[in-house]
Amino acid sequence: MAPRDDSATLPPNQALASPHKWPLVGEHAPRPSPAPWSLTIDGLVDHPRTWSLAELRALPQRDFTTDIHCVTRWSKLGMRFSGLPLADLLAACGPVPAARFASFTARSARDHSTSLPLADALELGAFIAFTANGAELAVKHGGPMRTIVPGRYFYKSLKWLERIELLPQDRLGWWEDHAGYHNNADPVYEQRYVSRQHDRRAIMAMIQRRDLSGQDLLGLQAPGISLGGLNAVGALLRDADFRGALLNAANFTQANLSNAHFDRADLRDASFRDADLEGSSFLGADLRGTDFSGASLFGATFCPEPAETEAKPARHDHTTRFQPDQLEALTERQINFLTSRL
Ligand SMILES: Nc1nc2c(c(=O)[nH]1)N[C@H]1C(S)=C(S)[C@@H](COP(=O)(O)O)O[C@H]1N2
Ligand SMILES: [Mo]
Repeated sequence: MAPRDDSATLPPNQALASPHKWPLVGEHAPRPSPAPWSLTIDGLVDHPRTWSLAELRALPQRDFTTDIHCVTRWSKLGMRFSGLPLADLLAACGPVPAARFASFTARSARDHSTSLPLADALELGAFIAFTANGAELAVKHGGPMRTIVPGRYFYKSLKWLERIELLPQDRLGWWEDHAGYHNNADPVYEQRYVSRQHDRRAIMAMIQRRDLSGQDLLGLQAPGISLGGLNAVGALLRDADFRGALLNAANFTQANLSNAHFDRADLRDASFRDADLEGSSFLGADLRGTDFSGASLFGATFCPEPAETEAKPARHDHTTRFQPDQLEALTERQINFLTSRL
């Protein structure tokens, strides 16, 4: 078989997860319950219906092959699943014409949910999976059943599916509502997060004081800025742009910096303790003395992937602090790079 050209299939700014790793994202387990697993479809349907897991498994199963793309920038191509097309189960319930959205709810501690326009769910070929790559779906990955929505970031694919409700209007899901995740989630257009409007003068004042602690500044634009010693403890800085900024000794403890850009930044002696750095980028950054202890590093980038010919790797040495188990969330290439000089 000819090797597939991954660059042709990978959406912008995604990188392949290590071939044998399937990162675990979000909730780790369903809510413990003595009730047997079942799936209910209700809301705007003529015939609301509940299937037991055994009934669903007894229906003729289909095979699906699809790519998955997590918003934190890892992808896995050509994943094989088996299960049931969502369209078939919905058809069995007779959606009424006013049904425009599908809301999916999980059996989980926070009743995790996500939603899709009904037309998109059908057009994208959403399905319910019971197996992945030839084995029963692992519980941590949504077993015994989860949805898979091809062509959307993976947060639209719900683990531990229990209920599908058809609605006349949209009801935002958990990530979409609590974390500013984009409701359309199309990886081709990088619909990752919704940016917010900020009062520019208020932001300038915070930057002048070098104190962003506890602030919600999603999408902050601060490229090339001089912010040595910045206090950004607990700040919400998803998608922030700190490219080429001077941030030596900055304190980002417990900050949310997923998908933030630190390329070419001076981060000597900065602290990212217990920060969320999923999908963040450090190409060409100076990381001597930088502390990453406890930070979450899914999909973070420290050296260029093969396609990025112009980018430089980060500068790190024995004073750059990581714990070995943190590196497991990274691609093989990133792990090799970071462990080469530690
Ligand atoms: N019930 C539930 N489903 C969920 C989530 C979650 O936290 N709870 N997280 C979503 C996100 S953000 C992603 S990337 C995928 C992760 O699935 P995985 O852990 O099997 O990789 O599940 C999605 N579905
Ligand atoms: Mo995700």
